Amino acid sequence: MGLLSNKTAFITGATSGIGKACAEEFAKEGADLILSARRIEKLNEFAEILKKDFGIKVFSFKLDVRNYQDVKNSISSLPGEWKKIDILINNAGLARGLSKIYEGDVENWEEMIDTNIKGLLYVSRQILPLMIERQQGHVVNIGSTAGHYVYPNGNVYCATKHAVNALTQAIRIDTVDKNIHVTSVDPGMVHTNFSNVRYSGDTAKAEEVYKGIEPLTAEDIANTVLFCVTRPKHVNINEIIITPLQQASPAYVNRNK
Ligand code: NDP
Ligand code: 8X3
Repeated sequence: MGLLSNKTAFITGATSGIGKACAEEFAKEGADLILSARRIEKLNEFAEILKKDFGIKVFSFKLDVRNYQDVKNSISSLPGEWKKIDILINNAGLARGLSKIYEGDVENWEEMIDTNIKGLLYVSRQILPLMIERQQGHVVNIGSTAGHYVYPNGNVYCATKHAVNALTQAIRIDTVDKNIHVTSVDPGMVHTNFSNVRYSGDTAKAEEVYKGIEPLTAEDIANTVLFCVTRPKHVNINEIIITPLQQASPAYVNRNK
């Protein structure tokens, strides 16, 4: 018996990084998984591996969390047994660019706001009623240290993660009488595809971000999420801020010379 046997977890953004690592960690613990992301081929290949390696059930489908109609249709048309969602990991998210706010790219702003804030809201809006109906469930939002501190040129990304912080509190308050656990896991630097996306595929620039430090891994975050969702029923972990040892805050990093 794994720690999550008989549980079903829904993970957004499961093709890469933290979402993918959470899927693996949860699969090891026996959870059945509903996985979503935009790159469906990659997602389906990953789903097959998880089924084969861990003997779990996986339901995978293409989803862009920015599209409310698609979010609504795909969740409402989940087969009955897949609607019993015990854990939701709102992970899909991204940063695009770093620039002064007066020089910012409005398309980048919209992509971050639409994904990180509106996407999380759209998915939560559809899944929370299913949890409330069953009077059980755990929502884990992947926030960021950027939701606690603003750093130079991070303006809109930081604002979206501050919004995630506010929405986590809001969900906790609004569901306090519904037996729902609500947690925010807020990492600092994690070595994933995140910086590649932020720098639009400029891998050299992306690697510079982690130069001279030992960053967190996606597995570190998945372990933390697993810890949060396996506490005794009466315990709610509100938020965990987790950084590499060499990072005190987004702006204070001790890099080896
Ligand atoms: P990755 O780029 O490795 O993974 C991002 C995932 O999000 C991918 O699976 C991608 O899938 C998915 N995604 C992006 N946009 C959408 C969308 N519109 N609809 C559905 N899925 C989408 O980055 P991370 O794993 O690092 O990022 C995951 C979360 O962690 C994000 O919310 C990020 O803000 C947060 N975070 C990351 C930190 C870091 O340093 N890496 C630190 C703190 C927080 P696909 O492209 O297939 O749709
Ligand atoms: C990702 C970490 O420092 O790039 O949320 O904002 S950081």
